[in-house]
Amino acid sequence: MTLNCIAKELKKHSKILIFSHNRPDGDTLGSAFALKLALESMGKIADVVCPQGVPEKYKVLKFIGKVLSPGDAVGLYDCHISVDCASEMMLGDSYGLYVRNQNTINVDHHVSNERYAKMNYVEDRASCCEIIYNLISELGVCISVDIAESILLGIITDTGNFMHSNVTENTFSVASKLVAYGADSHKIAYAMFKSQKLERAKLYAHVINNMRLFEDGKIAIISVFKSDFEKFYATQDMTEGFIDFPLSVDGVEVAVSIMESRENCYKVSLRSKGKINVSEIASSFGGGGHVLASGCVICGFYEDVKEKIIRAISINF
Ligand SMILES: [Mn+2]
Repeated sequence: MTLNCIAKELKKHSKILIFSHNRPDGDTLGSAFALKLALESMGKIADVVCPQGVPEKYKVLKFIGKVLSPGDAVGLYDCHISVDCASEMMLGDSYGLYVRNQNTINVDHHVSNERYAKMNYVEDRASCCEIIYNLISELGVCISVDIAESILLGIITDTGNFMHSNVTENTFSVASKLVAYGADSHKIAYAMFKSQKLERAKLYAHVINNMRLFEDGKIAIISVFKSDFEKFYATQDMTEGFIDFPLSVDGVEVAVSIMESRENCYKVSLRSKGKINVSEIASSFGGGGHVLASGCVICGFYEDVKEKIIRAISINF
């Protein structure tokens, strides 16, 4: 399957529905809106659907537009295309709608992609947006500033502002072209990685101050309780990115975030610097993810949950 085939298929249809994944991030939203704008410039109708709405921090970026919920997007489209979705599961509540169309396309950058569509295009890249850039070029669309910024959003978020090990020559090459098309990389990076609400800043300071180290400093744990959210008027989605701090500490191999999601139930996130495969640890508790980033849910008393996690990690040292 080539991108040229995908472009030819898209050209055949006039009403296209673009699917972003569950709990949307910058890459799936950037891919979806760049494609929507490109298809609209060709005179087509294109909409974006997602099981959840757009998280608050993306709303300051004006090229991120309206997202339909699956119930609002039933019927009337000739073609369904998912972006940045490695599996049917990542489509969440949109899955039932996705498979209702015969013409399904899947464009993604995860090597683990399950090729669940009629046409699948998977390429190992740092972000799905790098592929979307090539797809839009295949469509022959002129890249506007909004399209360029939408693509750059996905590159910047999936690479941690060009800091992750997934960055390649292609990442910089595409990013440099987008800047040439007028994309403001500072604006996007600031909105994604610097700007924050006071409530989040206060919660962060509190959580980091209570970070604890175990196993000779190889495990760092941060914990967020429901009472913390109440105390600082903060919400659960504000904890995104908290775990980067404990992982950044020298000597730490695995960082853990234990967040109380409801009474005696904890959402556990695990990050590894590389020596430990945290996906195995998460799966031993019924969760999953990648070698370097995984998660699971563990119910029980906080102290027991913490002990279980420390034990499961330390047997790997
Ligand atoms: Mn992605």
